[in-house]
Amino acid sequence: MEKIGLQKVCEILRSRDNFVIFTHHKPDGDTVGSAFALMFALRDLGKCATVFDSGDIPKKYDYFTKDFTFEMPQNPTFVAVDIASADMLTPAAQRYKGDFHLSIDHHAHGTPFAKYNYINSAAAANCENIYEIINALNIEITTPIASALYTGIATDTGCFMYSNTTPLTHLITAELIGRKIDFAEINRKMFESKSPAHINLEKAAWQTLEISHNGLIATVFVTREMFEEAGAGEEDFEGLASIPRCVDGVKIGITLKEAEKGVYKCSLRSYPPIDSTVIAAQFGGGGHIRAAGCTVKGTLEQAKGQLIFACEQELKKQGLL
Ligand SMILES: [Mn+2]
Repeated sequence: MEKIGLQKVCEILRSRDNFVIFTHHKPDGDTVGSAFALMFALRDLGKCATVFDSGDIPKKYDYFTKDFTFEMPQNPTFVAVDIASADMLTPAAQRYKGDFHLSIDHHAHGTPFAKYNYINSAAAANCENIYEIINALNIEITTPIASALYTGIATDTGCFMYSNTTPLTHLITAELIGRKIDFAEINRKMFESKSPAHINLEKAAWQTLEISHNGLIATVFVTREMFEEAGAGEEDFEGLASIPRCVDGVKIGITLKEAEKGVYKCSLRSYPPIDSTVIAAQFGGGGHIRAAGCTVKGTLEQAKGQLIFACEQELKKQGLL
């Protein structure tokens, strides 16, 4: 496990062949965008490169992933993109976890598992790292490469809304937009288009909204029954954790999702000065300062009660109650 710089990454990519690039489990726009952009670039360099197919790449990325079939090459060089630790590999990829030659990532807290690890946590999206690598290799940013990179950067920054967005993020994006990508259509697909099942579930979740503690805490929940009635799957839950924090004045948003009877997965969203991880840690969870998660057991009322009590204590500690 060696940490390396950009030059060494280029050296590895130039000197090897037969690359197999891996995405993380529950793949998002950044891991899929990173993998396909790197694959296109390596092919343009005359290399044999492919993306490992765990059968889980969402259809919504098909504007750059379509016409893709996977075949394991001879003597492959395994590359991980946007994967902070081996437990983030897909179940299908777990058997290769000791065989990674190179990892390219932007997570600040991970457990490096490849022989060579390029980790630049200043990058808002790992696609920014891939962009720098493609540039350093003197490969032209073609339209497919630009579409894939744009997707990763836009999704990891919440369409440039999150605080991880930097001046460099915008400079890179300006360059990508200049490559004739249909960014308006990509944004529509990523941020505005929702399935009817998702909308049904979202509607049901809004119905449960409760605001308490002088408007500082907002809570919503989603039960298995609500999933069923909406005709929704797990993927339709995406984005629902943002519902409670949409309410003006709210400092802590709580979203409870019934995982199974008596077990609730909780998403916490917070605004300064509240640190979500402090609350999540009391239930054995963790995450980021503005977004954390934990699991709480009991009935819905018990789980909600425990969480709200913990949030109330935190608001008091900060002098807000
Ligand atoms: Mn990422």
